[in-house]
Formats: sequence, structure tokens, C-alpha cells
Amino acid sequence: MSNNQVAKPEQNPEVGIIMGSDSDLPTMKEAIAVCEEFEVRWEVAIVSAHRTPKRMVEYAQSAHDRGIKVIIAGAGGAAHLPGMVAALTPLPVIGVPVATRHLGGMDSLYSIVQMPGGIPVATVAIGNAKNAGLLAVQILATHDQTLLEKVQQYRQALSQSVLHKQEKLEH
Ligand code: RP5
Repeated sequence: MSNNQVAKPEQNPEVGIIMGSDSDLPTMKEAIAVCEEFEVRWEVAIVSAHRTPKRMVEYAQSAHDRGIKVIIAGAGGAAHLPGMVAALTPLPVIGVPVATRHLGGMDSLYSIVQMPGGIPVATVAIGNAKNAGLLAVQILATHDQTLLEKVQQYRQALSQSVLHKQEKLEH
């Protein structure tokens, strides 16, 4: 996939991947790649808290009824999208702080991570949409044995890759 292209979204998505702007896509496509890797059905949408507030409310309020089980929301700057969506849905929301030109994403991080008690957003590191995708997969895997086994295989491969690097260091 190039920076401004994504693979075709699937029917009956379980993971909703949303972002405040198409400029977030180069970051957020890592979450899409994880869903593809684990064969989890996903959809993607540009939903801005500031520029399309009504669309954001509609998206958040309909997601559960449409069968979405987890929402990944990425935004940069005054990044209200994840928190506002979390306030409008009973679904778990994972927030991705997108890196910004002026403040490097610290603004996005603080905007997303500092939710007041009662409305949580599971916030990953700045730019780490990959972990957001993995967390979504792990949430789905709590009720899906096949997916759980894929997560375990992924972890084993991760460990193996570290051991392989160690071996290369030693030879
Ligand atoms: C936010 O404003 C978006 O999430 C994006 O990270 C940032 C900048 O948006 P653009 O000006 O690039 O559209 O709402």
C-alpha cells in the first residue's frame, strides 16, 4: 500500500478505524495492516471532531449497532476525536496520537491520554497505530479461540526474531 491508499474495507467490519484527516492515514494504515494480517474485518473512515462534528456523533452512535466491536481513533493536535467518540459509544476506544509538525505529537498525546475518570480511551504511544491494531485484535481474541491462537503465534514469532538477532550478533 502507498501512503494514500488502503486495501478495500471488508463487509460487516468488527474494527472501526477512524481518523481526523486523510493526513493521518500514513500513520493509521499500520492499524489496517495489523487487521489484514490477523484476518480481522475492518472499515476505515475520516471523521473529524472539529470539521465534521455531526458525522462524528452519527458514526459513534451507530457503531455498536452496526456490529463494530472496537474503535481505533487517530488524531493530531487538539485531538478530541478519540475522547468524544468514547463518550458517545459503549465500545472500547483505542486512541492513536498522531505526530504533529510543531509539537511533535506531544499535543496529540496529552489531548488523548488525559481523559477524566469515567470515559476511558486506551491510548498508545505517539504514532503507534500498529499497537492499536494489535490491542484491538487482542480484545477480539478474548472471545475467539482461533484469533487467540494467532496472537500466540505472533508472540512466538516475535520472540524468535529477537533470538535470531542475538544469534547473528554472536556469529
Ligand atoms: C486533526 O488535525 C487531524 O487528526 C490531523 O492530525 C490534524 C491536521 O489535519 P489536516 O490539517 O492535515 O487535515 O484533526
